[in-house]
Amino acid sequence: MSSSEFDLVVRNARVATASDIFDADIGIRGGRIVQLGLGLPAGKREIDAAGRTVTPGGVDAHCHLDQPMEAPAKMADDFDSGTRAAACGGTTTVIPFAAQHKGQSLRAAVEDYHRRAEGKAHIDHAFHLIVSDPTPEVLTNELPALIQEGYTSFKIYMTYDDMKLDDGQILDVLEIARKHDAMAMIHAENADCIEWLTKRLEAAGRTAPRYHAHSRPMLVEREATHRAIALGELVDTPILIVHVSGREAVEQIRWARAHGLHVFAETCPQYLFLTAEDLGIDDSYHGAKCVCSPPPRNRENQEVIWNGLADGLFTVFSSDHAPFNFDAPEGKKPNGEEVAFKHIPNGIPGLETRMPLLYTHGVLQGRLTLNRFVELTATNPAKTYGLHPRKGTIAVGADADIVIWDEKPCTIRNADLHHAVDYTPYEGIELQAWPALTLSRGEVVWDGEFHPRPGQGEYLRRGRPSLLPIRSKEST
Ligand code: DUC
Ligand code: ZN
Ligand code: ZN
Repeated sequence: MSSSEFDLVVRNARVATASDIFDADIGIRGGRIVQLGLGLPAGKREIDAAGRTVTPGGVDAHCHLDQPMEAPAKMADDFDSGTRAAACGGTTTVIPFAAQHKGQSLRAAVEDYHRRAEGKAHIDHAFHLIVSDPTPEVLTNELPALIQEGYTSFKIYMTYDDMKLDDGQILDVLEIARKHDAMAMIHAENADCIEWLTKRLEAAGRTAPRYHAHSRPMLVEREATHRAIALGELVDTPILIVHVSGREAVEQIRWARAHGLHVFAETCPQYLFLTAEDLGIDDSYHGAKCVCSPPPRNRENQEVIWNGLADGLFTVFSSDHAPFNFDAPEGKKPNGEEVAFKHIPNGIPGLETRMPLLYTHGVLQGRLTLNRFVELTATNPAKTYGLHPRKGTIAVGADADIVIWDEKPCTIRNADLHHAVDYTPYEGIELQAWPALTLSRGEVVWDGEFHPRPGQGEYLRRGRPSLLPIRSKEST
């Protein structure tokens, strides 16, 4: 190959994939990796990565951007600010949710979501579905057709009045996942228990943000996780439990795996870096900044989550970025008021900090191997949701989505972040690494400065989730 055939060579990289660590130059043409080797000829552009670790760009497979909300709530990040923040933190693919609201056609929700993304995204993106109204039309026609068209995963909720499905509906939807090879993501919390506890807390005047955690103790997650596993077993289809928060849910998943069930699991930074105390040790409203569901637990549970990340229990590590401003009438203070915890929009921002937090506190502090870091943040999310091998790895033929890491101390400050949210729950946490440079399909989107390319991020039509077991024709 003559030198001019590379648009870009990333030279002297210490490349880490989910399985290997090796020294190489990375030859890039047309946005793809076309050669890996030592001493590649010069490219039209060159970036020297000497002494630096180079990983695949992150795939954040659980984030919420510009998701339609019931008024007055409105998400702070759209596809512009959300993908900007992602790129600056080393994430090159996001998979947010096209959410069906009850009474709406699933197809209409998807079309609306494409309009929201149009012309805005700086990096590549795909959409999961949220199925909140599994009508006969949705089950028979819309969902199967959308899966065929590349929307090969969907989320279902066991809680939230506007989203939740009952067990019969969950079985119906899981049956479609089985029949059409889709990945079913389940938000596992017991809605009735939460409602019952919330009423008791309200009657006792316990409405400050910190009581959000009291209304959703671990047992409500444990019970729903167990039930979700049983429903998946009944239909004989794999499921993925999202945002697992601690020991009791982890135990259910370990039990299921030991019984040969295909149960995948996701966890998120809030279960490693926050505790219920961050929702407040008194009735201060600042705790609203950390109101998310399931809520953060305690230090012992953080350790359980770290262990699950290290030993393979968790399949993916996602942000569950759900961006609401703290000091805003469309955010954590609905209509400008400090409200009872049950009216606080659930969710916290985390797209930009996901990769640096796990790299520092996982890899550099010796809890995770570099290979496992890559697997959790990029390779497995790409495999789980049908984007691999185009995304999630550094290999010939893959998109040139690449992060070069700078291992130097820095501190998380919201003022330095690129989302549109007025706070970060991780303010003041010390890091020892941040991306020096992020490439999205061979283009520099971050090198200490953000390089906007609105609308250049491509929508990705996805394939069959490659973590799903192959079924023989007879067993379908
Ligand atoms: N919980 C969710 O289920 N989704 C968004 C944010 C949150 O806290
Ligand atoms: Zn959820
Ligand atoms: Zn979520």
